[in-house]
This record gives sequence, C-alpha cells and structure tokens, in this order.
Amino acid sequence: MSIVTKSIVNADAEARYLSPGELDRIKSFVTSGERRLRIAQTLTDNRERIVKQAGDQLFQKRPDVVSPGGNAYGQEMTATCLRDMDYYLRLITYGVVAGDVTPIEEIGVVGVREMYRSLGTPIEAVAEGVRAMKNVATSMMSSEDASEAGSYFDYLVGAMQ
Ligand SMILES: CCC1=C(C)/C(=C/C2=NC(=C\c3[nH]c(/C=C4\NC(=O)[C@H](C)[C@H]4CC)c(C)c3CCC(=O)O)/C(CCC(=O)O)=C2C)NC1=O
Repeated sequence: MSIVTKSIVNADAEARYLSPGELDRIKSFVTSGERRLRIAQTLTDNRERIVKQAGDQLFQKRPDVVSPGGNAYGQEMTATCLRDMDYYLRLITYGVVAGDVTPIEEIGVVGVREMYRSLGTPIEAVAEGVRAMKNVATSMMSSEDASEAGSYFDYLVGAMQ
C-alpha cells in the first residue's frame, strides 16, 4: 500500500535487493513524512469545520440537491450527504499518510459511479463537495502543504468526473 511495502513486495518477487530507483522513491517518501503527517493532523483536527463549511458552499452552489425532489433533501438525507463528505475526507487522510492514492481508490473510487447512480445521487455534486473541502482545508495550510494536500483532493475529483 505504501511505497515501502510495494517496493519490498516487488523486489522479493524477483529475489533481488531494492533498486537505486526504489531506494530513491522510498527516500522521498521518508523525507516528506513529516509534512504528510502534519497535513493529516490538520485535516483530522478540523474535520467537522471542513465538512460543515464545504457543505454550506456545496448547497449554495447546488441548491437543487437540498430542495424538494433533491437527493439530499430533508434533514436525514442532508446529514447522510455530509457523512459521505466526511467519509471522503477520511479517505484523503489515508492517502496523505500513505503518500499514495491507492487507499482512496480502493475504498472510495472503485464502483462509486454505479453506487451513486443507483442511489440517484448526482456524482458531479459530490465532486463539487470534495472541491469545496479542498478549498476550505487548504486555506488552513502553508502553500507547500496546501499543494501536497490539494493533489489528493484533485485525484478524487478527477476520479468522479
Ligand atoms: C467510505 C466509503 C463509502 C462511501 C463513499 C459510501 C457512500 C454511500 N452514500 C450513501 C447514501 C447517500 N449519499 C448521499 C449523498 C449526497 N446526495 C447529494 O445530493 C449530495 C450531492 C451528496 C453529498 C455530497 C445521500 C443523500 C445518500 C442517501 C440516499 C438515499 O438514501 O436515498 C450510501 C447508501 C447507504 C447509506 O445510506 O449509508 C452509501 C453506501 N459508503 C461507504 O462506505
């Protein structure tokens, strides 16, 4: 799942030492570790605020989803919608910590289109919610951290397109 595990699995499958390229990638994973953990901490500490503010932005941009007939209409459905956003923020923290989008992909992207289609949920509005979380979350970070964090949100938005 992380580059360390992946490299070891690949190297051992060929009964070889880690290659210089693999060691380089592991080195950059290790040296970026402090930054990635700081980002994950910020997202975790501020998760309620991020989801709440991003939800407000989403419903302002897409009032149809919380209007009668909308997929997130009514207190219970709106809460479920915000819960989904919280799920995605959590998956993003997994990706940030792993330094790899695979956890986001495996848990939250594979089959997501079909899932939301069967629920009648407009997936482009979910993507809009993720984009709003990116804006709220990255505004709490240094520009360097924001750009690293942003790439995980961008991956998810792209996967929902
Ligand atoms: C961690 C991986 C994971 C994901 C991603 C996940 C999503 C997920 N969202 C669901 C429902 C839902 N998801 C939404 C979300 C929305 N509706 C909108 O219009 C908005 C655009 C959007 C919020 C941004 C809503 C409203 C429902 C309830 C739909 C219904 O019951 O008719 C459901 C159906 C079951 C349930 O209600 O819990 C699942 C499985 N579950 C998981 O385990």
